[in-house]
Parts: sequence; structure tokens; C-alpha cells
Amino acid sequence: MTDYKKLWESLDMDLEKHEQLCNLLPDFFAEVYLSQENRPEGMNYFNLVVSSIHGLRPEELKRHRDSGGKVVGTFCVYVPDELIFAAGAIGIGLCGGSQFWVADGERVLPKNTCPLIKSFMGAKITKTCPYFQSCDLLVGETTCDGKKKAWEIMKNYADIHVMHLPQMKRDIDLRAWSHELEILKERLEELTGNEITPSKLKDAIKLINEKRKALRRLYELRKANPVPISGKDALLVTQIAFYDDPERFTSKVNSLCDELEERVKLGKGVFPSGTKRIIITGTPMAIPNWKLHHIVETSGAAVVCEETCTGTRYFENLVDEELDTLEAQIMAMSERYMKTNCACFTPNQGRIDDIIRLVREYKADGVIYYNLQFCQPYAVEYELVRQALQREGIPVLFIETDYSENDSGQIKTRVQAFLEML
Ligand code: BJ8
Repeated sequence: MTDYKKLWESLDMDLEKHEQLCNLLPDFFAEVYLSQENRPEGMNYFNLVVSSIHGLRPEELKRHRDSGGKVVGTFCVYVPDELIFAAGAIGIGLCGGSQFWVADGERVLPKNTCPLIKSFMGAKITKTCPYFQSCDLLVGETTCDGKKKAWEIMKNYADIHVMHLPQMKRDIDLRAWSHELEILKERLEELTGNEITPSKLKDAIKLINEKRKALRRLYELRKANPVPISGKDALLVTQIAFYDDPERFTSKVNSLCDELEERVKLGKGVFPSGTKRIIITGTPMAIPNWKLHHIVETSGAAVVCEETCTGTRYFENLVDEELDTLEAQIMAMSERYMKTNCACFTPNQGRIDDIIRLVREYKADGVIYYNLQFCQPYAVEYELVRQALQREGIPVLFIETDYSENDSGQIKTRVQAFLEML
């Protein structure tokens, strides 16, 4: 086992507290993941990434920084990785999915804040996350009120650039977002000292599109019945997409898909045929938030798709690769990103249409609407989703929860009752 102590010291981490965190993950991962039967061989790579989550990739980030490169941390799927990579920097997603950091987040944030925000804030202020510690710049955005205000506090701890995300999808908003992309481009050029040229941006667009295509391929395979991969494994792959090296990640996902294609040809699944198929929709699930998937899949059902930012919203829609001017490329990026259907937008009919379409495409038996506690945009949007699903005759269960395990038993009972009804 490699010793990363020197690396963590160089990142000015709180080693004692960090050790407490490191002690939790292996057992938790073994219980949730390694206990699964019939996993694809291709998951071995992703197991390895998790088992050295605070070592392998942070070491690569350090090497990049030691040779003069920069690392940029992001928190939302509206922030375009293309610009970050075109500037020669590495982009990593930083949302916090661990209960470990929540209490520390509450030292500077109200308790009734969504756990995702409390968790990433706790990770930063305790200096226990090597990804945060590796960032030269953070990029926030004006999405929900909680995040928007959290950046002001985050400024005390890190350099942060905040992007103003419009919350409607009119032409004027599309132009406003393209203008924000231009401002980010300038900030990244200033940070890295590298000019973003049309040809560099074209390469970065291709790089990120390839990652999206691989994830899309993985999700296409989940449409098969029986499903060739568990929802938990697919979720893990998407969570890792946010910080792994994009090129390596794409090739590992494609190899996994080759294996899954074989399984589909042979009619081989991870669960017995006839297993109920569930779509999860709602707030993102940052690593290591595997709570709901674990409950569903240990209750006799399979999660076949996630309409979340750690699911379809992350990889649907590509950016046009054939454009040769910065102006056209940036507008194409604005168009692609503004197609994402987040509940921070009003109205947000596109998300409702997506959920119904996905239920049909994945032949799902029911939908679980997942809401992180105190996330108002998604909680309020539930009513319209519920009405639309009812009209379509699609059963839906609303689950609101946090990162703790306190309510797991109660959620399991509700999920089991829902599955029996399908
Ligand atoms: S595009 S979902 S990644 S904003 S769960 S912090 S909304 S209170 S994460 Fe999100 Fe971008 Fe939208 Fe996706 Fe706020 Fe809700 Fe917490 Fe959230």
C-alpha cells in the first residue's frame, strides 16, 4: 500500500483528522460495493480508484502542479470543463457527499442548509480533502440560494470565481451565459498564463464529448432487460467521472461497456429477470453518497437510470466539435449547457419531459424522487413532477433525506412498500 503522507503534508492537510476519514471508507465501500454479486470485471478499475481516492489522483494533480500546471475545482454541471482543459488546467468536481464533513460545515453555515453544501464547506475548512487542497482556483455559480451565499464564506478560505447563471432559458439568457463563459475564459487565461485558442478549445470539446459519449453508451446498456450492471456500480462510474483523468476514464468506461455488451448478448444480468426497474430523479449524489441506491438494490429492485447531475444531466447533449472560431465555440457551449434542466430554472418543464421520456426508454416500473434535505428548488418542483407522472400513470415515491444513516431503516420500509405496490 503506497504511503501518501508526504503528499498530504505538502498539501497542508490536517493529517490527524484526515486519518479518521480514511478509516471510515474501506469498510463502508466493502459493505455497499464489494458485497454485490456478479459484478463486471471492468469495475475493478473503479474499485481501485476508490480504494486510493485520496492518493492516486491527488498525486497526479500534484505532478501537474509541480510542472507549472493549475487545478480548478467546480461544483456544478453548468461550469464548462472544456474551457478549463483548453487553458491547460485540470478540472475536478468537488461536491461533498460525505456525512463526515457535515458537522464542520455547520460551524459556518446554518444547520438547515442542504448537506451537499455543508459537506463541501466542511471539507474545505477542515483541510481534510486533498482535492480541495490541490485547487488553485474554485469556480462557483449562482444556482440555488444556499450555494450562492456559501461562496461568500468560501472566499475566506480559497480563491473563488463566481459565475452568474441565468435562471430562465430565453435568448437573452443564452447570450448572458455565453458572456459568462467569456469572463471565465479570461480568468482561466490569467490563472494559467495560457491563451485559449480555437484549436485548443476544439481539442478540449472533443475530449469532454468523448467522456459524455462513453457515459451515454453505459446508460444505453442499462436499458437492457435483465440489466447488465447494478445501479450502484453505474452511479460510482458517474461519480468518478467528475475528477478522474478524462482520457483514461473514457477508455475504462468503454472497456466496461464492451464487457456489458457481451453480457447483454448472452442475456446475462446482475439481478434475476423480472426485477423491478427504478429511475431515480432529483438532487445529485456526490461520492460517497450511495445511500438510496444501496437501499433500493438491497430491497429487491434495480436502479436503471438517474435523472440527476450525477446521471443523465451530466452527459446528455454534446458540444458542436466542428466550429473554428472562439465566438462560435463559446456560443455552442452556452447552447449545450443551457439545455441542462436544473430545478434552479423557472419554468423547468424540460426536466418533467425528460423524466417521462426516460421512464419509457428504460422501461421503468416506477420513479423515486430523491431530495436532499433543505434543497428547496427540487422540493418545490416535486409537485409538478408528481402531477405529470400521475397523468401518465407512473408511480412515484418522494424521499427526502440527508447523508446520515439515522433514517435508513425508515426509508427502507417505505421503499419496500413502494416496490410491493408496483
Ligand atoms: S445543475 S442540481 S449541480 S445546481 S442539492 S446545492 S440545488 S440545495 S447541487 Fe446542483 Fe448544478 Fe443544479 Fe445540478 Fe442547492 Fe439543492 Fe443542495 Fe444542489
